[in-house]
Amino acid sequence: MSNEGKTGISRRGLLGATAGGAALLGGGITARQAFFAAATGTAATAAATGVASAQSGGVSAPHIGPGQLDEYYGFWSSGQTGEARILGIPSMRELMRIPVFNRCSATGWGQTNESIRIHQRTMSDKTRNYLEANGKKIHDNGDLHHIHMSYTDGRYDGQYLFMQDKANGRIARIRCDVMKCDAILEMPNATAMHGMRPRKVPSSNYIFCNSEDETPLVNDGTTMDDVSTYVNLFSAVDSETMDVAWQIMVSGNLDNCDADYDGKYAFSTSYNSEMGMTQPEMTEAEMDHVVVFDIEAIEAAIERGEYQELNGARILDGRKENAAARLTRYIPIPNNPHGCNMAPDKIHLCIAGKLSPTVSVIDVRNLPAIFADEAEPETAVVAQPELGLGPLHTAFDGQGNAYTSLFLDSQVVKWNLDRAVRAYAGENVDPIISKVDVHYQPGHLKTTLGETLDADGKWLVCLSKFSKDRFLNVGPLKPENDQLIDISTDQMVVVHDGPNFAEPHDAIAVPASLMTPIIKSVWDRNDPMWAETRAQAEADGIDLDGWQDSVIRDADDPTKVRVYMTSQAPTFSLDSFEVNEGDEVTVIVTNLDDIDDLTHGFTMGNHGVAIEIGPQATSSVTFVAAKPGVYWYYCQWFCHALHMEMRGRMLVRPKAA
Ligand code: K7E
Ligand code: CUA
Ligand code: CA
Repeated sequence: MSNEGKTGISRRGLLGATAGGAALLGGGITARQAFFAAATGTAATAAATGVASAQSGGVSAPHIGPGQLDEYYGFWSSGQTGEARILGIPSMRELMRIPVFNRCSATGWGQTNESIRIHQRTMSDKTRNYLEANGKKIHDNGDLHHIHMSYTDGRYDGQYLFMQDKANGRIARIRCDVMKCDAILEMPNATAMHGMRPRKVPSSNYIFCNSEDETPLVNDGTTMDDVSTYVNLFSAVDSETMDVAWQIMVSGNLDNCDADYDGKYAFSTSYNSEMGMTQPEMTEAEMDHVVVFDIEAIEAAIERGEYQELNGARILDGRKENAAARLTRYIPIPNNPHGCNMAPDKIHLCIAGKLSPTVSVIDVRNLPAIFADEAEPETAVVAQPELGLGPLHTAFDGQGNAYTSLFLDSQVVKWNLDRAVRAYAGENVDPIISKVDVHYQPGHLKTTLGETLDADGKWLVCLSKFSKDRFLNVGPLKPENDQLIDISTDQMVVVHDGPNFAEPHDAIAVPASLMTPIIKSVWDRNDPMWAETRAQAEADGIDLDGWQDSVIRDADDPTKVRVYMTSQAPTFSLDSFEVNEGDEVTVIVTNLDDIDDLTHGFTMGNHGVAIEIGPQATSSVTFVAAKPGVYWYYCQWFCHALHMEMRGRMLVRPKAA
């Protein structure tokens, strides 16, 4: 407590103590004790909340011992690393990384033919030409902020995870049965996919996507000096086909989004209603807005053909000046708002003010009148509690309470929705229940199941952007700090610090009991992931389900060689094969092992090639044979006592003169 300014005790302590005093006193300790305990992690808090203390004076997460399993799967984004991650909650153990927009050295994602096909499926000619000119086949970086699971009737259904790439304007899908990315969409016409949410009700047939950066609609360099030609697009992706369903032009830019629990509306925040091109311009206005999209009205307008088509996408005009079309409404919100979070009470949408210390609460029951022009847009706002500095995102416990991250205050504030509404109506009640210090500068925060009708109010994960002094110093680049907070009582308690590499923005928690029956341990031999590879094998007369040890030279192009082999611990079916210098070599490996946790790999020495082949999977990789010589290939996935011996030679002969 040496630094009052940093922890904000003087200001925030007062707020927390007066609002939460009664509840805290009920727990047998004084509000002041509890506050200090929360900030420092002393035994007083442990006693008050019943969290087991692993070491004297410290509070720790419930102990998930060796061999014990977590209660929740946590699905994490990774920001500029471009991958998805699986963590256990509450242990916060990292269980897996799923490469999506990044190139993965371990699994060959972004290098295998199967993954390149997924990357290239919807690639525009513009992107393809650009990549070719730079000697590349895919964009191998991404900025993955948001990850969400598919819903049925407002509840997670365990089928898919969806995520966006702000850097290169893409949306991706992970199949949860195998936890691999199976589809990527390069969004036409729109740039910088940022906010992204599945529709929740009746099901996630659409994935709603925000484009953050304004560009000319036809972005070919002809109108780039004329800022009045810049627009932003809100896009809906068909979640089954992973193609764009429709797009709608808006006024201002778009930041975060969410959808309601009635299947009627989607919402997007905008911090640049000014359509400014510089920071002073973007922060000029006191009020920006949240855009409300009427999904049925949009579908009807598409049905009536009121769209223009561009690059295969149907585009409607939902800008302010086209209000008569009743596709959108713009609700004024202070000030450069950010987070957009729908409460599981099905009623309240919470918009975090960022530069305003408030969260604006919208009652979705007021929206029909606003679309019908019977009420002004601002009448949708039913509460605007002042919560602290830099509110970014809000989470819910399913018991009428909300949790908002305060970036500048480095705190999480727990507040009550009903009390906030009553206070806005003039009643003398304080919506704030308590605050807890986090370390430091939190962005997203997520409660267990808090974005579903099953919100259970057990845990909150707070994704802190800075770790500073919380861990051993590892150099100028420091990890983020994902903190686990017990929210089972009104006094929030930080129980775990979780260092994490750049840079989780968002996470969700899904019950293990839902996922366990869905996630496979062994691939299905007929998995569509290698359907094209299977078709090529059939054309080559190879039975992809049996023993393979064939080297086939392409009949039409003799510089192309296909090498079929199987792997079965601890051997490849081919000890060696021969090719010529400069040949385009495709190695197709089928893993015949069919038991749990028996993955093999194929690494070709000095060729930059390494791929993963899971049990019963087929995977392939294409490369150009280097200078003449002997090159060893080996299995890089530890599989057997003779794993080191699981290797063979590629003999590269000099080019025939
Ligand atoms: Cu707040 Cu991109 Cu969700 Cu990051 S966004 S924090
Ligand atoms: Cu097969 Cu290691
Ligand atoms: Ca603004």
